[in-house]
Amino acid sequence: MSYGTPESIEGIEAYYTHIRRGHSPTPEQLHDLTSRYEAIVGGVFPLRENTDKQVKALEAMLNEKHPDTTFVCYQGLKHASPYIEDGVESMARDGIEQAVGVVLAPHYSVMSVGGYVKRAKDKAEALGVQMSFVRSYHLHPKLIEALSVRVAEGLGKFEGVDKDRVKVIFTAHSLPEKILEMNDPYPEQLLETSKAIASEVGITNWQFGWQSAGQTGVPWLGPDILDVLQTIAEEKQAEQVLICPIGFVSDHLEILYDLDIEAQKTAKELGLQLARTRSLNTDPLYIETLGDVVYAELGNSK
Ligand code: FEC
Repeated sequence: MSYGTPESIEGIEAYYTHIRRGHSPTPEQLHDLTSRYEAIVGGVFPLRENTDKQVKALEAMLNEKHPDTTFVCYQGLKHASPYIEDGVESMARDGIEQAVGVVLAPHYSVMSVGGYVKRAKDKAEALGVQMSFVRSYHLHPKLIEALSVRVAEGLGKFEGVDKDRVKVIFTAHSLPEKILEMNDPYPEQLLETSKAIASEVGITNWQFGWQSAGQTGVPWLGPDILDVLQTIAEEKQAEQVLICPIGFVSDHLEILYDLDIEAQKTAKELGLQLARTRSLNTDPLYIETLGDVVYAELGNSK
């Protein structure tokens, strides 16, 4: 399961309305989102192709590693077609009786992964498919390795600068602050991933920051990455910054616009040199992570 993206510029309004649970965006909101997509897409919405490739790679990996079982991967998207319910329906139609659900996002929150799981579970129960779920995989050694390799490589982008002088910021999608009242594991899991990578790479000059908060009239988790950059510049903490978006697993709007265009612009204005780590996309270590957690969940559910 993955977030989903519009099929075309014309499809943005329907997609945005779905994200807003059936409430149409105002013309200003729609214009704002459309201009962000126009700034990155060049006719293609990268998340769709990236999700397709990840799903194909996972299917191939599972079948290659476990030839005694036949695995078929179905896609279910949160806000675009094929929706999560469509994916479960296709499985039932094809006669699948046992399924494992996994989200292409490593950290659990009741508002993110919890939402995917609930929709898939409801549909699976209605159709008589036995389905269990991977809830998080934020400390899987292969995931940590793939991200650590990227941070080490990213630090190398600042030629001639000692790696201890580069500030590393781990980021993830912000969520409304109300998740804290529910004891949601999301912030803690993100810190655990950050600490594991920092320890693997051997860095101490790092912090966590939130990105991509929505404008919904309620407080979202902070500090926002743009404020973090501001503080780094004001307090002269560093001149070079490396962002590692650990909450996302492929290139899409929140990476290519929020980080590569918006955060990059702020960094330039503040006189900071900013780079970000490469996305995981179909890195075999990430696909193996998914394969491992799916296979383990299959074993648990038998
Ligand atoms: O490239 C693309 O087309 C899609 C990029 C994309 C990803 C993504 C991942 C997450 N979101 C999460 C939470 C929220 C909450 C709201 C919300 C709103 C949006 C909007 C767009 C959007 N998100 Fe998203 N998200 C992506 C895109 N997201 C576009 C609407 C306009 C805007 O706010 O910018 C607020 C909903 C509301 O109005 O109530 C909450 C979380 C993730 C990471 C986990 C995951 O992938 O599921 C959490 C990719």
